[in-house]
Amino acid sequence: MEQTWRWFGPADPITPAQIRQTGATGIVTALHDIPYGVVWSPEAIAERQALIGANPALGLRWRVVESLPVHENIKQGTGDLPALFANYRQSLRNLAAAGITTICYNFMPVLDWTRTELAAPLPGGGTALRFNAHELAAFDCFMLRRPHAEDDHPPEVMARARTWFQAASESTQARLLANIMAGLPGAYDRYDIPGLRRILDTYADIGADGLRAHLKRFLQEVIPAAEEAGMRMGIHPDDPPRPMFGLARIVSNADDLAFITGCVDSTANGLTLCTGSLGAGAGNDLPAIATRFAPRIHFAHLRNVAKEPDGSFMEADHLGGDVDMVAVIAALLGEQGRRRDAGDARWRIPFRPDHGHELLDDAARRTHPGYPLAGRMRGLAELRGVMTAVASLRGLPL
Ligand code: DNO
Repeated sequence: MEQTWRWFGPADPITPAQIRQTGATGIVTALHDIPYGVVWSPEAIAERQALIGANPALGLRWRVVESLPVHENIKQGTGDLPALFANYRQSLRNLAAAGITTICYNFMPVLDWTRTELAAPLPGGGTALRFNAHELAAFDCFMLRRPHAEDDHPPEVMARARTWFQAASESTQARLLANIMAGLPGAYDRYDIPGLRRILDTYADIGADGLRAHLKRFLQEVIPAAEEAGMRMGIHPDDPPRPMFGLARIVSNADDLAFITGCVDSTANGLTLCTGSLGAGAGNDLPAIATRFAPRIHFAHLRNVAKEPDGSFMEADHLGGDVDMVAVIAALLGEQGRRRDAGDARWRIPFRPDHGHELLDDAARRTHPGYPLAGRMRGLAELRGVMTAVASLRGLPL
């Protein structure tokens, strides 16, 4: 599998030379400054490629786009959709022409990944990302004050949410809002509470079926062009895989993935296997999902979570937690073998260590939450070890 690393571009405090030291050779990046819906020009793509390749001795290349974002109007099914679809197709053609042939995108309305705590302490120092069900409920019911929100949270979670909120100072509440907003990538737009209410309102009439119909239309508009350009698209699952603030989530389990891959029957219509996102869902069996959808997996985010009975979870060590990472890796390596034997020139599946704990001197570097240097390097090294061992023992291509 090809070892890749997410780099946020020139503003990222981690340099390409440091990335090379982690052992990664592929770069995962995006043109975060380009507003959603605007075409990524060949010049802008070439400029980023030049930065990545500035020192050829590093041997780095731009391998995966994460993300080519889907405009909110497409998720809502409103506005000038033909123009947005045409722009998306043009961006993917421009990327393919530059030799970048894998795109990771998501279809989560409004928010990207969501956590309530960005620096949960670990033994010996260091921190992890955490999701506390009661804090999410407190935010939803008492800060956002979404009508009928209490119906969406179990009574025992609500009881702890009330206790939390009664004790929460203004600054504690402000921190929770900031933590919940921290997952929004790209232009780094953040909502305040009135702003979040306004955007949630625009989704009031779009349930899961509506959102599914909009995703299907997007796939029908974009996948044929992707196939023609040799582009492999990998939808990223919802993180966490549960409805949030009344917003539907439609990329959360095996049934959802079956619906999506069935919308357009093309290899180009594929998945990003994110073991941490799917792994936070109580019923999700990751090795089974990896095996079932193997031919459509174009990119893997490998990380682990330790789940708690109320829906809370902690980001665990890459080989710790509830996901059987060895079995997932065995499934992916098996798929690589199948592709190679079938004559697929691009049989090697790119993966990246997704998130990492902040360890050692990471805190001083001020990287994005979840994207420290030492923590991700540790994860990558552990994953690489498992891959090397499994490939060797099973006679599979690495
Ligand atoms: C979180 C990431 C996500 C991912 C997008 C893909 O760390 O895995 O933000 O990049 O959802 O579109």
